[in-house]
Amino acid sequence: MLRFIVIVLPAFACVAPFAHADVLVSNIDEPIRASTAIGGAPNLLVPTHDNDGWYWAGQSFVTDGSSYALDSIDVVCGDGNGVPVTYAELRADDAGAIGATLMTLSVPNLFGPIGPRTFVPDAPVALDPNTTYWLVISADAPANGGFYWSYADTGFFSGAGALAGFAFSSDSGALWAYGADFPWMIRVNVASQPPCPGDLNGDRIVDLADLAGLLAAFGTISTDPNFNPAADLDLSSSIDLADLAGLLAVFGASC
Ligand SMILES: [Ca+2]
Ligand SMILES: [Ca+2]
Repeated sequence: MLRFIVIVLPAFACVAPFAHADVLVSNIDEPIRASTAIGGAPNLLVPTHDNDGWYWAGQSFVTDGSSYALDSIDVVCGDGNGVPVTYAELRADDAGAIGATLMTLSVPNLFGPIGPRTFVPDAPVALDPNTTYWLVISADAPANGGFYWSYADTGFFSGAGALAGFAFSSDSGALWAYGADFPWMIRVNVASQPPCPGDLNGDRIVDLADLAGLLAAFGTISTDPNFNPAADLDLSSSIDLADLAGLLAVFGASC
């Protein structure tokens, strides 16, 4: 007796009803070289820091030519022990060094085997185009514990963005050492930001700074050196009254 097996594939099962995150850059599929103890492992190479040093680490990444909203950062980590009091922060870049704190991220459960764990920013973060950021993870002495953050055996990564240097500190961030050979393993998840007409400087607000930018380029055409494509709101290849009117129509708006 023949049996007919009919498999019905839901044609639209993969259509998400909302915007999803894309991977800006990732190296979490690379082979693990080793894992660094964060928090509970003073640097034995620096004896004076043996007892007061707590290991902090940072990994930088670079956006491509687009602006994004940061969705989350997956970190290959785990094997928590003791009671690690851990912090994660998105830091700015300061001429290749770790800069000011931009946003804190929630820290997931760090116990259990090493694997990707998701750190989520505590408030929305806009990532600017062609900009370097640092994910810094630290542990709070005298917390009695730590966990492990894995680093890759290669410098390869995937995505439109890039990974850059890493950093580590054996004295709670007082001094940072920088390197590039074996980046810590992260995956930066982002959502593309919709266009924000009239926002020339990328801060998602249309204000006097944008108006000044438009006026600085007023009267130019696309072949002029000081032509500003962001000011050409109507895409006419010239900055004129139509663009000024367009900006004034949305003046004060935030995106
Ligand atoms: Ca603006
Ligand atoms: Ca125009």
